[in-house]
Amino acid sequence: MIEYDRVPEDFAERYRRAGYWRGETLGGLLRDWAARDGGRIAVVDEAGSHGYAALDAWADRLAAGFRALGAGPGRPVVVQLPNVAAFAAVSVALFRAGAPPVFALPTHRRSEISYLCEASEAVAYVIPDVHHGFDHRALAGEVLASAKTVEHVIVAGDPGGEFLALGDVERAPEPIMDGPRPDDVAFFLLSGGTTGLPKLIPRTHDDYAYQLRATAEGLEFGEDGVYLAVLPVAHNAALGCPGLLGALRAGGRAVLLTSPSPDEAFPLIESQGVTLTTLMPPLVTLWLEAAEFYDVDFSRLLVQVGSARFAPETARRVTGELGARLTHWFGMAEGLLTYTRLDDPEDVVIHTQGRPLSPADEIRVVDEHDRDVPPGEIGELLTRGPYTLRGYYRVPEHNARAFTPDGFLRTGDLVRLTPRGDMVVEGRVKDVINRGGEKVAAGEVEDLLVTHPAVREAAVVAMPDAVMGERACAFVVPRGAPPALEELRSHLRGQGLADYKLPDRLELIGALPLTKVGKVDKAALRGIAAGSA
Ligand code: OOB
Repeated sequence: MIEYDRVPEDFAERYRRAGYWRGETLGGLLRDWAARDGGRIAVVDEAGSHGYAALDAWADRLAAGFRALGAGPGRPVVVQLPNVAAFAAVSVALFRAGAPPVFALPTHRRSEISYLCEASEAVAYVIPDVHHGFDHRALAGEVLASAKTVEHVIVAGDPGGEFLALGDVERAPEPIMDGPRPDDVAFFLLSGGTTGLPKLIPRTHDDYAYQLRATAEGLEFGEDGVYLAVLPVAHNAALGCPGLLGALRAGGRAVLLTSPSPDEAFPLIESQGVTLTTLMPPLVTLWLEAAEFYDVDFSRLLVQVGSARFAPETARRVTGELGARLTHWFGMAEGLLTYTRLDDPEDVVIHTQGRPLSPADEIRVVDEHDRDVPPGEIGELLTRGPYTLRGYYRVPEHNARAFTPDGFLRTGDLVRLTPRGDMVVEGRVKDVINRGGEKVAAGEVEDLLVTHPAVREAAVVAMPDAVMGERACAFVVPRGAPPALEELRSHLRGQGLADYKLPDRLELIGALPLTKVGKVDKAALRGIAAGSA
């Protein structure tokens, strides 16, 4: 059994009584629709389509197989799969087996994966063979050297002799007697970054089943809905807002693409009758530019945009030029979601991130002394609610700082509320670079930069970028001969860091500026980076 920081019983009781938590477990996904209409298409990926009954049976065979391999209650499995049908089968199988998947992004490399395996004490690691030219089996070989609990590497594809093929994991389904309870951890997501290393976020069956239902209802995504996933489904935004899992829960269809390229996505929007997709802001720009060269009818499509600041000028073009509908989101893997409703005025959709998903979401906007700021002023967003975590996994000291004593998460985001109650993200206090929606924790990169012999000190900050919103600038105090950017990037790559976290620019500096209390003055560095960009 996974021990985690539970929602206190009085809150849990309230969430149950209000009907938010209904005692569902995520292993139940696919079941009803398989029985009701088994031939109905559940998932389409680049290789073909899978009906509800076939996918359900596949998940059952895998659940039995994972159990046989030792995965089960308290024995997580790190899953690093791209947007393929096997992602759905493996995830539902693990939900049924009660073995929480730890969802890694396809772009994660040795540094991240080793950490995830070690922090979760995973018993297995599931990978594709080669994805976008990268051989995950070689990565798995390296990970095994440090991740001592990992007993099996399972390959969706060619296992290459050394590892297990996903097909060989399957066993004849059998009833699972000690399946998970609704308040057990269903899976782990990865935090976008607070301090230092990424943190594991436990999500329960209760909380996520509610999120899947509420987001689908809010966007009117029902059994006729077709969700197109172009962002990695391992990320909360495409996994469950309502995303892949919400589409399966609703009896709709999920169309999975491993690239957001308009060449691939646009033809599917028409041929599959896509009704909903999720994009990060830079992709919206890319799609808008490409749309001129295609003759695609976007009028059935609802575009859900979030993850990073979305410029109003671009937002306006989604409805204008593309002719699609738009919903503007704020979200975090930790839980809280806010979004603009389908009937909100255009102004609200373009300029705000809307209102919280749940009537039970509690929001506070506070100053540095945790006092509520006057209405309409900017402060840090604190939140608590029926699908927001009460503690990161196994980091009590960090949790003591990341949560208030009464259980509100300090999001690290600076927001204000409009008179109507819509939220506007104005900035952040956490040390993260938001690279077009992809989060880079500065501390994680800095810790690896200083392992280079020519780096005495390093600080990584965001610099403004027209396309990505932000990119990463590394300030380095050299030791001896100054290093070049490419040298540092290849050093970080050699340390196993994911590519999207590599600094985009290097600035050499004699000494890092300090604040009055002697901390690195990141605001000053951001100023320098922005000024000379
Ligand atoms: C989503 O989740 P994460 O966990 O990758 O990142 C969360 C952080 C937030 O704390 C905030 O700093 C930033 O991403 N963020 C935004 C934003 N939406 C998220 N910053 C500015 N404007 C926005 N609209 O990013 C995520 C998860 C589920 C749904 C949508 C996004």
